[in-house]
Amino acid sequence: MQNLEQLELQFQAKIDAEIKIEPKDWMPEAYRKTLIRQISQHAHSEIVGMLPEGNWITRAPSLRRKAVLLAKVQDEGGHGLYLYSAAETLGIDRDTLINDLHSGKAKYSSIFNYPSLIWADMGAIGWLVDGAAIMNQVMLCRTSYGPYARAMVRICKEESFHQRQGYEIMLTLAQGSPEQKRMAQDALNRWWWPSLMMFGPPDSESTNSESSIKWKIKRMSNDELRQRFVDATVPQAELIGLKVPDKDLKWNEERGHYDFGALDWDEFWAVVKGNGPCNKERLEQRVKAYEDGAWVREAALAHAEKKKERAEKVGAVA
Ligand code: FAQ
Repeated sequence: MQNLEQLELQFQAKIDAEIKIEPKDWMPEAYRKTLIRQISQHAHSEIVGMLPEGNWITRAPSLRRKAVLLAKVQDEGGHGLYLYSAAETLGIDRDTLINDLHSGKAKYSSIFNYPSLIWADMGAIGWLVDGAAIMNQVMLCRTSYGPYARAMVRICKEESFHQRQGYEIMLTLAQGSPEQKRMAQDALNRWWWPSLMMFGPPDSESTNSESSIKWKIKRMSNDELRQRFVDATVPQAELIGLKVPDKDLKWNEERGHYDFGALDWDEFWAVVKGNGPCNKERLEQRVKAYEDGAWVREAALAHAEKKKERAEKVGAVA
């Protein structure tokens, strides 16, 4: 029998050779744990992330906007389901994951604890929040764990549509009346900094990065991705005549990147620890939705049981 050290060396050699790790392959316990942690946090983010936009479906300004928003929110629900399924391949069951979310033990993205106050927020969420999500998730399409990487390919295709629909809302508002332009600017002002926080703490405080990069779960650091997002997004804001709310923002010719102001990390950690503007409300809504859906789960189980019994009876007669 191979000892643990040999198994670990073989595992790392596979990762280094870009061979995907599949559910039945041997993997170090710490790799399994960090994947369960990241994939489940990601799944929870998708599901909780339905709430700020779901809040606007009934108030969308036209039938077209309503249909598009409804489809987008449904997509996010679908992403959550693929991701819970990917996490389950690692030997954890969905009830445990959901219980951890509902009890406040599990984390989900800080961004979804901010309120969506006006219609323009739907534009800002699509443009900035989905934009930041894609920047991070394109790298995850090449993550080392097969089921996660494959789920991400489809998710990214949908997220890029989401980003464009958000930008189109912002473009329309920015070209509209002075009041509409003010709404677009107000939404950008409120969502800019929380969107930059989505990439996680600075590299110096990112406790999981070292091992996740070694295992090719992550392929770029939090700060590298944040910089890429700023570089891609600032010209988009300028193109539609909006101003990024950062007095320190400046193109740095030498670096070939934008320099930008300091993030409020105290605010970030307060939100992560449960003290953001909407943490309590979001969890209450999730728990209620889960409880309200109990009869659907029970009915589906009863139906599956009946089908199984029927198949057994037919089998016994034949
Ligand atoms: N919020 O050591 P690191 C979306 C935690 S999907 C809350 O750097 P890591 C789609 C982190 O968990 C958005 N907590 O962690 C959509 C860790 O705590 P732990 C979600 C955060 O994992 C759009 C601690 O801080 N995307 O938006 C956050 O190496 C519109 C130390 O951090 C994903 O989940 C945060 N922002 O890097 C849906 C992508 N950042 O677990 C609806 C997958 C960090 O040790 C509408 N995840 N923490 O207790 C990842 O790529 C990584 O997990 C990072 C964090 C980059 C988020």
